[in-house]
Amino acid sequence: MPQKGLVTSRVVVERNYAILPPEGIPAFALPEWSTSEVRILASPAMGARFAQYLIDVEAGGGSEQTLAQGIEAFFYVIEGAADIKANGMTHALKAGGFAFLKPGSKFALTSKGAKLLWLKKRYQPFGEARPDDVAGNESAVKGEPFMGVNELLLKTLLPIEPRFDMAMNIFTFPPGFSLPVTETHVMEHGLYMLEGQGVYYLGDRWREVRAGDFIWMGPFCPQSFYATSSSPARYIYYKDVHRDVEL
Ligand code: UGY
Ligand code: MN
Repeated sequence: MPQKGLVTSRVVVERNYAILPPEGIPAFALPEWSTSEVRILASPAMGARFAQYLIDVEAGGGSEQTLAQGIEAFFYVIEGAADIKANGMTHALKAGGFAFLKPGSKFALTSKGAKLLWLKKRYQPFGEARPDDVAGNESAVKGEPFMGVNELLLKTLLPIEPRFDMAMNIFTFPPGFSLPVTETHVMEHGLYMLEGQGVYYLGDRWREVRAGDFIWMGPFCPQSFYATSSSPARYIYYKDVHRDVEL
């Protein structure tokens, strides 16, 4: 269709944060994923120390591969369903389902028609203990009040134990609620807006965000959120945790 007028966008890519609205990210094919549309949301090319993907996989499509040595992975099913076979187990994931795979895992993902998030990062060991695979559905995870605010519910999908070096959390904000503070921390985030909308404070300004947007926050990116939708706003986010600064 011929374009009339100027094309505008909410996209922003700064030194230590980015907002990527879905409509501006062209999909491409990755040979490791059959009948799939892949969008890379975060990668070291952007400054992130992890990679995050949004993948639409047709029914019957998927991927069989082995994570590189030392690389761990996390899957979250946004819509549809997929089976993940890894380390002697099959996880049948529906919407809200998630699976963490330990470093170096061989896996086979078969889609029943699914939109999923996939995150990969290099595992940073601490001591002798190592993470095991974890799978479940967010519907079975109880939300806990955040910073004493009962209405702000935080679900932590992975065990909070030193052998895990990453957190994947789901935050729910009722209309009109906000993060109680503007946080600034060394940890990074890869955040996907699941529902609703709001304004995100990033760096030094508020920006409008809504369901389907991806936000990368690098180390020390000042951040806060205020939900402006008439229904709750929800987002899932990655955070690196439990590790000292590498010098
Ligand atoms: O866990 C967190 O750092 C979280 N409160 N940050 C965020 O939602 N931007
Ligand atoms: Mn944070």
